[in-house]
Amino acid sequence: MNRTHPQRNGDVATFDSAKSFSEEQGCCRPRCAHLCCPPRQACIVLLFLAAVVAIVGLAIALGLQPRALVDRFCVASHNWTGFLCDDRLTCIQASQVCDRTANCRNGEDEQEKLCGDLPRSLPEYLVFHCSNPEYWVYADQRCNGMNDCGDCSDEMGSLAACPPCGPSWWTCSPVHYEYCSCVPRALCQDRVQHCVSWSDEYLCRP
Ligand SMILES: [Ca+2]
Ligand SMILES: [Ca+2]
Repeated sequence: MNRTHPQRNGDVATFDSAKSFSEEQGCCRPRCAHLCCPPRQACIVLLFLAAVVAIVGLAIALGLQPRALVDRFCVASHNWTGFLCDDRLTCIQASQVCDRTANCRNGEDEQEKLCGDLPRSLPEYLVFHCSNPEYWVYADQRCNGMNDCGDCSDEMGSLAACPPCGPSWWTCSPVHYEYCSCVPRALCQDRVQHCVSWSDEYLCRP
């Protein structure tokens, strides 16, 4: 009698039966037979596992991990951009991330996924890009009065968009390179020229 379907030998699928199933369904391979499982159920399990792997891979590809980093945005002291620690309470300054000092209790500000490839591994809100594309500084170094970029692009111009000098600063064109357009009033009348116009010595009052 000609057989058109695979036959079973009790509860265990034989090599022949598995092979026949494989040839007909194009799914399970003959090695399913020595696993002592019915070929059709094995196929369902394998397909289910493949779907789970695909879903997990898709979730990672869609950037679930970076999104978790974005959720750490916070405002630190002096209204500076900050990084929220795992306790969801402590907000450290942006420049304290990846500075080789654990500022969060569990050291999450120094973890490899943040610091492994600076600045690309950092969330964008922690980074300020200087006018020179080769340089970057932390977001809390923008408009802090200091020339951190080296060309004052973090303190002056449209990139930085800083507010006017605060009450504790004197506005002028500086001589010393660590300042840009604001000089600390504490340096006024200290007998050292900081402004090209000498206004820090003759006009400014500490
Ligand atoms: Ca740190
Ligand atoms: Ca600065």
